[in-house]
Amino acid sequence: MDHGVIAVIGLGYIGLPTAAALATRGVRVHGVDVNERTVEAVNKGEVPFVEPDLGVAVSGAVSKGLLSASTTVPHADAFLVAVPTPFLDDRSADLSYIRTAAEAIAPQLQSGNVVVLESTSPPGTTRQMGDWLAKLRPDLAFPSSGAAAIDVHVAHCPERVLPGRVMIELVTNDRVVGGLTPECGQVAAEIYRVFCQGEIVITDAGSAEMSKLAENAFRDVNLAFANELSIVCDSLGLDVWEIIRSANRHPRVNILNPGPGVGGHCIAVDPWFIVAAAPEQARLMRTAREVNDSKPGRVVDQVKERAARLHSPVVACLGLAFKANIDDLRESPAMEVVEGIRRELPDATLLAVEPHVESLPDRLKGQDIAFSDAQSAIEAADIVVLLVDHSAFRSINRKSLEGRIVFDTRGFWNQH
Ligand code: SAJ
Repeated sequence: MDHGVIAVIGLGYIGLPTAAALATRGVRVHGVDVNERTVEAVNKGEVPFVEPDLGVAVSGAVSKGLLSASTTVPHADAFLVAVPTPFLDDRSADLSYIRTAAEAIAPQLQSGNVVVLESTSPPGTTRQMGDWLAKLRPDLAFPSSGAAAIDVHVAHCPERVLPGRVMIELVTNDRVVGGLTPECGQVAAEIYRVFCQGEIVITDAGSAEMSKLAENAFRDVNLAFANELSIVCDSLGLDVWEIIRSANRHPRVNILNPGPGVGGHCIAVDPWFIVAAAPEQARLMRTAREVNDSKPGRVVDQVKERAARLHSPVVACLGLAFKANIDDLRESPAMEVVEGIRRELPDATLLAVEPHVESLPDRLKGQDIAFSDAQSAIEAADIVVLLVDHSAFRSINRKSLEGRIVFDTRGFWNQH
């Protein structure tokens, strides 16, 4: 099947891998991003963030002329929208990026096009995007028009790949495609058949939107259980890691690893869309969010307790990313912990270590925090706080930890 040109709007952690997955399978893809540096990097075959195997896919596709990028939306046969959906102050979804994308796509639409929303969105957003497009192009028939023949199909296909394993999971995960009409679902599914070896489940748009939110809320609730258990065990003087190891020997128990909190742009955000949509009903999901959001503060208190008897201690914080082996600092609990330690221990010398970034992130600048490599930070430290279980930290000489107060929030040294 000839897919013509597919335009991917938003060249971030999802859009760029999806563009590369299509282009490496022979589809002509044009990426669009508001960030000129991203566009320049992609046109040079480079990737502006860390994601295993993505670099080789992008450079290969660009060199074959199958992937290009610009800041403006071209004519295309299909449009995939992969822009952020952060939350607003009241924790409802900020749909402004989707609206801006719709406004940029609308003038380029032609009969026969399909527009697919990949961004994680509250129920009703795909219909809303279709309505925005329809209003801007009264000359074309959209699903909401009820016309027998639709000019532009509209569907939702939520991304569900795990950062750090994106290029594998794009291919192997099943996909849920929700159309505004059954035909919209069928048309959109054809695009994903190009690279997806998993099953493609076709449903309606609202169900696809909610299934994605449910996936992340499910994981958030399970993470909250682990984090709450660690707080309970700590208050009772019990070793949570040993308890989880024992409990997980039960054939139907699989407790996740507690940590300094739950970060990233997905799990820490998406459950709020459910809470905003059904505030009276979503009680467990709201509490889970609150438990996970309270964890960085709890870690700061624990560091403070450990520093109580020390005078002007040197504290080394290992890891700033929101999870292991990536460079993504968004909604990172580790960043929150570092800032909290800075606030609560004004006399301490604070060293931050993050092997996946080159220098101290802007957010931490001007706060008297030094950037260091792991080994030097440990050698200088009285207290070592492990915040991210990066594989790079495996090469740390364990002997260098001796004689120091070690606070391992991830059970990294407990388990390896
Ligand atoms: N974490 C723990 N303990 C664990 C596992 C994770 O503390 O045992 C923490 C991580 O350190 C991180 C947070 O939880 O701070 C979230 O990490 P994650 O690896 O669970 O998930 P994300 O946010 O990287 O990706 C999730 C995935 N969703 C699910 O697993 C249900 C991914 O499949 C989604 O595509 C992604 O959200 C998304 O974009 O929505």
